Amino acid sequence: MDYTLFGHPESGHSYKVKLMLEVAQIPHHYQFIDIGLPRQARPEPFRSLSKFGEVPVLLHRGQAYVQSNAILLLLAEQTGRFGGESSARLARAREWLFWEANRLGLSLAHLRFARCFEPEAYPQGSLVWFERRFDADIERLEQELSDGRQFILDDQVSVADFSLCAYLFWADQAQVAVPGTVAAWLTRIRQLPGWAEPYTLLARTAEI
Ligand SMILES: N[C@@H](CCC(=O)N[C@@H](CS)C(=O)NCC(=O)O)C(=O)O
Repeated sequence: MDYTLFGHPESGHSYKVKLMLEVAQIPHHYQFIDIGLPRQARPEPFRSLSKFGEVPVLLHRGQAYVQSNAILLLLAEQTGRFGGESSARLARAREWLFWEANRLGLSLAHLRFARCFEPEAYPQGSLVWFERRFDADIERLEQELSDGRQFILDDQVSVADFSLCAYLFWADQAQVAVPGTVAAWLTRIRQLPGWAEPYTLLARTAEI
């Protein structure tokens, strides 16, 4: 198998990549990494491969790739699918991946992390800031999908969808509401062959 993904079941960033590998039917090996361990205690080869110490990492033919959205772009280019069909479509997908990293991947991921994992890490008032930002982000997505198209770019699923949907499947954990048009889009993603929820796709494997 040419691809090995290192990830964790609580990582929405890992889920984006795993979902693409599943939906695209790209044969791969998945390796659980315990991110509850201090970085220096995580196993090799993960430690050497992970440039920033984080999951996900995708290993392909001896080369390690990091940053979930960069990995999605790589897979789109390599497969020529899910946004990689043309440079024009890839350019449109790329815009959404950068938007996700700065907007939804920030606001929603932090609301979930604060509410489920480390509330004490967030200074008073910061969650209000993330909530306001999330409200603006979800409204922007709702508006984007309001013309009736099936997916973010058009009627075909792309890496933009894989990226934007990941943390939204945990909206309940983040204690945020998902409006109707976005909820309908998430339902369409759930219906894709290969879809499964994060805890299934990223379940613990034997340690390395
Ligand atoms: N911008 C990165 C974010 C990756 C990230 O935040 N990974 C988290 C899990 S979601 C992680 O590895 N946390 C453990 C650590 O930083 O040691 C991406 O898109 O891949």
